[in-house]
Amino acid sequence: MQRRTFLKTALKATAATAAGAGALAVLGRETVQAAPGAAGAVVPSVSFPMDFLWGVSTSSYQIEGAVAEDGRGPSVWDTYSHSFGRIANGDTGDVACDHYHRYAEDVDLMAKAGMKAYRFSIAWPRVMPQGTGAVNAKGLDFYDRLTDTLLAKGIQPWPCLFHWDLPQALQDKGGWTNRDIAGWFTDYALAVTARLGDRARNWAMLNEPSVVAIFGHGTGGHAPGLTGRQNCLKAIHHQNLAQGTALAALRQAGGKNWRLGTVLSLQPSWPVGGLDSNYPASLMWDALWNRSCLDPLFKGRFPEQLEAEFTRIAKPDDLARIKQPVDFLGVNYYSRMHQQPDPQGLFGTGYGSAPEGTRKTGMEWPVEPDGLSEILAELQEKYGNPPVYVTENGADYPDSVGPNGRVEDRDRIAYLRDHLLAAAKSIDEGCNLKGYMAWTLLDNFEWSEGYRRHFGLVQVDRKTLARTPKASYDWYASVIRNNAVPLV
Ligand code: GCO
Repeated sequence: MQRRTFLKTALKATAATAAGAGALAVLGRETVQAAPGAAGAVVPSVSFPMDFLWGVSTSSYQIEGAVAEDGRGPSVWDTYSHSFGRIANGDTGDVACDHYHRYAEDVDLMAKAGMKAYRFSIAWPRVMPQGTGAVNAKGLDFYDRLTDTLLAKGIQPWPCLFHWDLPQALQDKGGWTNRDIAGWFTDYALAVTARLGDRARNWAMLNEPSVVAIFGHGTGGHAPGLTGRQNCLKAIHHQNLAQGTALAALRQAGGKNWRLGTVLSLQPSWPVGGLDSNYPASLMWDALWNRSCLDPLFKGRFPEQLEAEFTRIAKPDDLARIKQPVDFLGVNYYSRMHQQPDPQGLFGTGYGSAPEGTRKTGMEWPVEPDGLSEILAELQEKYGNPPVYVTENGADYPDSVGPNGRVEDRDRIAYLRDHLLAAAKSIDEGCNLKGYMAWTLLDNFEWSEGYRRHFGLVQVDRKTLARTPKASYDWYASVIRNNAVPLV
């Protein structure tokens, strides 16, 4: 099973909703103003707070390549992508975007677009090829060079310590199903921050722990390909525990200026068709996907639906270790999830269709900008309104090439625009949203979908690896320049 892939046959919706429907909702904003458009013409726009942080996100395995270079050890994604039939077209991350060698060119692309922040991930197996013990200096050297290159261009580095590429050596000891990983992860986090923490201030612990657990340990559609409810819940709990343990250790090690946080995938879970009969399935999915990470971190408790099972896995003081203050929360948002009962689903719940008429991306994910506002409102109302950065938001579309040979991705621009307008509305409503990092800079290795999906603002030629900015790149650069999103 592939991640969040919605069965085409289950989808009745075909009609596109009016592009910019989200825009209408914010037309009443006082901050609507005119900003210069590309050709100097004045277009109505929605402006953002002066200190709003604009950036972009990537992840190590998806872009770096150089998997056997400078002492990097194998990760679970190397093993998984090299197993027959796991990835579309048999693709692997062996070369990916060759960012390991071309990082300076990529940082240049960010700088030319005026980006102020770059969230990237550190590959644990580059830094500790065996997962624990000896540090591979050459691996850390790469992130050192990257950090310096970013700072020289005025871009804040936002490293994330784990974006799915677990050292295979740790998987061989049970990986996230082994509670010892809390200590392994903390040692690794201390080693990385000791080297880069004099220059990098903002540190994210994990990326999307519930996704790692559900797809990597529940359904098996992602590395390491484990299955079953018990593996899934253990993987969530041990990621939460590792995150809490590392947060506490880093606070103590304490670079004074550090801001410590984590990144969650948060997608509102709705009952298909709004039906009462689908409601419990949507609540279960919400508990698993969203609240199994949110509630322990912010409230020191497990979500009710899964409390009994988590309590059997946990030790008595685990929740106290997991509930740690965070200086920011990264939110990755793509769409709502529409759930209905599914007796074969791991947790009795399965994907259904979005309401008829909902636009879809190339991957058939519904385009639902309002869902972002829902998540931000939920964080405001129920989780103490922490400082939030959207750390991922973007869309796959089959990029069509225009007459001048460049990708004219109007659909991606519309997606980004509508989500940014939803974000602006949430800021008006008091949400503590501080920044936005688009997913993603480059067309890259999209996990089980390989290279056939394109989320990038920049196209990467798979043969030459040449980078070509798309129309969305120029559009995003003008948004950053004007600190405002045009309504059209
Ligand atoms: C995730 C990851 C990214 C994906 C992106 C598009 O959310 O799954 O953080 O690595 O590539 O979300 O699927």
